[in-house]
Amino acid sequence: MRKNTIMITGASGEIGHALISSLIEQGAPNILSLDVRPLEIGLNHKITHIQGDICDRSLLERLVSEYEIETIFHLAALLSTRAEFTPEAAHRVNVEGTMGLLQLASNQSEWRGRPVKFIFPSSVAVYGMPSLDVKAQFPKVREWEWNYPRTMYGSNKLYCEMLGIYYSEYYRQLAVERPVMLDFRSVRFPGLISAFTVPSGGTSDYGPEMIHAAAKSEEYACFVREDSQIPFMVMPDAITALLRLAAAPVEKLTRRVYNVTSYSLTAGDFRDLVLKSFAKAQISFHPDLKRNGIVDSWPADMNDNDARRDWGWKPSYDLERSFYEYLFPNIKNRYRI
Ligand code: AKB
Repeated sequence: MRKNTIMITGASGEIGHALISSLIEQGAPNILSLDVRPLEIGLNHKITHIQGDICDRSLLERLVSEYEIETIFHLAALLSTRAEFTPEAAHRVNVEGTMGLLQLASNQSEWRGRPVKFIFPSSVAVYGMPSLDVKAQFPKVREWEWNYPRTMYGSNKLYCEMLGIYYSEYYRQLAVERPVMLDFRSVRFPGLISAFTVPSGGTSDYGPEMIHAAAKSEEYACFVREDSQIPFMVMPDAITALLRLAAAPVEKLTRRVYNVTSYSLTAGDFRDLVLKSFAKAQISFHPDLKRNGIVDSWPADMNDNDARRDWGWKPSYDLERSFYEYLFPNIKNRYRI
């Protein structure tokens, strides 16, 4: 008998690590995780981890035959900076990988006669502010504004949002009978900061990198200007957003893609906060103009009213709590300071 299963792709990444820890804590049964990398020791004995590629269709078909997949958290992705260096590989993983999983979830929904829930982390990177003036004029963007991404990653995320909406609303629209559709739901995350993992391959990485470097007493040269501003959120809130959206009654949802955020700060603000906790930290600013251009094209903040209204989204960690209750204590603990 196939077991009802929660499937998590990109499980060895930052969000995957935190989501699995949270689901295990909540006693969620039957977690199936997938990643090209092995899973961290502390986690893998409590769940079934498959080391494999989401673009491997035969692997996906094998998993479908062995597991009754009820919910998919599709976290696997090449992030913005890395995707700029390998755009074809990014397209393969971010788009073809997602397409394969959407098709799998669509087939499963028909098989089961019930929608598979497909939870997809999108990103602030779907936005493209044409200039710093426009960025200043639109400090808190709505979901439908400035969807002109200027990175491969941002384009991938926006297209996959649309694919998810297509498979949930219009798939097989010419068929005589409407098939059972999958239930795609997505959040557009700001930059994420974890106390327990360090980012790799993103462009919002300067924030977490600065804190972890200070804790390790390493000098840090920030690759964006001091005034560069985008929204951020700590990992526990990101996990809350994914789980709360997944649990929301479908009839409450007025859209399938939602902004979520906690606060917005400049790279200079980051430096000031870090110096309050690590007085000897050596932080300098050596902007990489091209990477800074990507950050400048992202909005200073996002409007998440719809998420608050439709499924009760609310971050638990404001700026103060993020740094003084979550980041600094846990990072000091991590580096035994
Ligand atoms: C990145 O920097 O690529 C990601 C993101 C903002 O989605 N952290």
